[in-house]
Amino acid sequence: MTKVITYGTFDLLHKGHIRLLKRAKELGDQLIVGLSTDEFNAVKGKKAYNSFEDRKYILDAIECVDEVIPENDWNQKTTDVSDHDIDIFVMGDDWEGQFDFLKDQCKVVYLPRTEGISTSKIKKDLGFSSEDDWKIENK
Ligand code: C2G
Repeated sequence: MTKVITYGTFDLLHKGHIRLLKRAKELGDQLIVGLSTDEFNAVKGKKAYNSFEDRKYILDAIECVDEVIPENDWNQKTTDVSDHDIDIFVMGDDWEGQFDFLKDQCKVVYLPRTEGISTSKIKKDLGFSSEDDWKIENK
């Protein structure tokens, strides 16, 4: 049983997210997603449109996702990899090299991002120039 893990916010789920998840799952038998909590997103300087609970509900419905765990901080990956017996850690290559410290514990794979799509592009294309616009508009 090859176990794979990846992490992210996965807000306003789009093709780039799904392609990442599908390719990650193809590397093994089981895929765990460390989903950034709303509190951790604030640390990352992100404000997701969908709450953690709603983003988790959506990810739980995706066939290639076997388990969703909360990502509360930058420092939990080492523990997660050992606690969940992870064989392969996967991230998009915008994170290339950032998590090489995990190579002592598991295989680290950076997959090419899907060009032309991002959550921030979606928000911008919908006319929301900043997180605040987004919040006000959707009150
Ligand atoms: N992604 C992608 N192609 C895109 C957009 C995103 O492959 N067009 C990938 C990212 O590289 C990442 C995953 O989808 O691997 C989730 O992206 P985000 O939700 O933006 O996650 P991020 O904010 O990068 O958080 O500890 C790691 C962080 O939690 C990662």
